[in-house]
Amino acid sequence: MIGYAFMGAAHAQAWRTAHRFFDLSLTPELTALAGRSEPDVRAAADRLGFASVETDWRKLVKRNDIDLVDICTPGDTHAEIAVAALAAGKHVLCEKPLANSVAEAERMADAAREAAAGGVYAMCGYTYRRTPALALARRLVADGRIGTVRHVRAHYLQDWLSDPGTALNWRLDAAKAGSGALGDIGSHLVDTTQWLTGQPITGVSALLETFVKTRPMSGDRAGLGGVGGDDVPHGPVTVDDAALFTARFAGGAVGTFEASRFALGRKNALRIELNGSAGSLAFDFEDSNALHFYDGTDPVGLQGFRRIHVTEPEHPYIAAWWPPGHGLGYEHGFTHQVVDLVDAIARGEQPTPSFEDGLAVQRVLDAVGRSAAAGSEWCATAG
Ligand code: SOE
Repeated sequence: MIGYAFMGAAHAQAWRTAHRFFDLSLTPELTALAGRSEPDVRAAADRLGFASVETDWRKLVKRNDIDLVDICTPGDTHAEIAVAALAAGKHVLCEKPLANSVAEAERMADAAREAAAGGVYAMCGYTYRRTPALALARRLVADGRIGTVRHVRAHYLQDWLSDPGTALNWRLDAAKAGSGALGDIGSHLVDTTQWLTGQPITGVSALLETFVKTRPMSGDRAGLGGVGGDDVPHGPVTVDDAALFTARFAGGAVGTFEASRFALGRKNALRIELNGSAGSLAFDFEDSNALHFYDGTDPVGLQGFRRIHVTEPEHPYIAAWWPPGHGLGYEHGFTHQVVDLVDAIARGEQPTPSFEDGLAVQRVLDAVGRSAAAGSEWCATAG
């Protein structure tokens, strides 16, 4: 694994846990962790359970005791590492968004296509597909239980940047992150809704906003008002704080999207509602064990949203975990990601979401950026 911050911790938990709850035909081994600072990466390796460390990822991807490289670094390094790892014959799991540009994502998708011909596979880490409630929603849509999808309403609301005193970090630097809320959390909405509906987004009209344009260069968030008074040097925020866009889907559905890290009070509210000709589905990650289903074919007088507690063994992934009613958390999506990736590799099949799926998301993000730059003009998702 390369990188060991928030995503590194979530991925390491999954690599340690998956084969202990699911019958995997291959057993993951946490062989090496790469990071630039030797003392820091050693401490992280001890904490996360890796057997060795490297301070140069280029050495790690060449080691003959490594079969798969898990990329948990900022987006500006994804393309270089993934292309090198695939060229070295390693399977790759790459965090989202796939890259910081369409050009980089195309390069990665080309390398992944070539490697797949030789039985080496790559996956992009859109984990919300592996939330049992959303996997159940996908089944219901695919089975026609809500009929023709007409509306897609997708919001991803967080508030960890609403304090202007929160210091700059790599997610606020376009050179490192590519974009702000759009790529960080909006990308989840794009992947998850395209997957749920089975329809690609064909075009968008968008606006981007940066509410806080400069931030303290250092220090941590210290509650409301932050530490970043005027006495510390400030630097520019070069990404969006919020992204809003409307969209058309290939199958005729229309969508409204909102991604913000300034929605004060919303902590990780990924909310999706689909309205179809025969029913509706609604989900909120802040109530992630529940799926709300309105069945338009219920007898008149008995119709209404039912709250399905998605904790039954018949529900996706649940049989491996706890009895009904106990529920799962954020980390389980990452464990399910490892399960599906390892299973696909063992079967010699392409895991999803693939780098092609990651490229498709990148094309939508790019269209959003172009539209916002052109005064919200309608922009096709080129490709
Ligand atoms: C942003 O705060 C973030 O960490 C995203 O980068 C992750 O992809 C999401 O799962 C949780 O929120």
